[in-house]
Amino acid sequence: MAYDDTNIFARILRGEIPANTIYEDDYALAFHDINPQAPVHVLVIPKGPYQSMEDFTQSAPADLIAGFFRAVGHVARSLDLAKDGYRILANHGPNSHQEVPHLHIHIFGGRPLGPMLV
Ligand code: D5M
Repeated sequence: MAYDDTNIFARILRGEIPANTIYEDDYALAFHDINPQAPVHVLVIPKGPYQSMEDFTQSAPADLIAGFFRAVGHVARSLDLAKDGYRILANHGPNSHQEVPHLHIHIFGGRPLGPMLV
């Protein structure tokens, strides 16, 4: 499916609507989730028109893929969650209930998260 550049994260990347940004570089933007599911709930998105991991890992240039995942690691470290642990998750498509059609990695932490529910 074609990338929909009217999605809310595309609009955040274009600066059309605000986000509670905690990190930005040439490859990625990280901001607090508007509806947090844990004491720490941050989203990291790549700077480019990618709907999900499906197309990102097939069509993004290698420097963007590397820079994006480096940014995810940097953001997780900056949140100081490593000692107690945290969870990283990305949804793709209807079975996962992906709501926003722009690739985003969730970082959850700050409390025991329980087992993965699938
Ligand atoms: O998760 C989409 C996530 O995006 C969900 O946790 C809410 C969050 N969201 C939606 N709009 C915003 C804005 N404007 N700022 C911050 N966070 C937002 P999914 O994996 O697609 O189900």
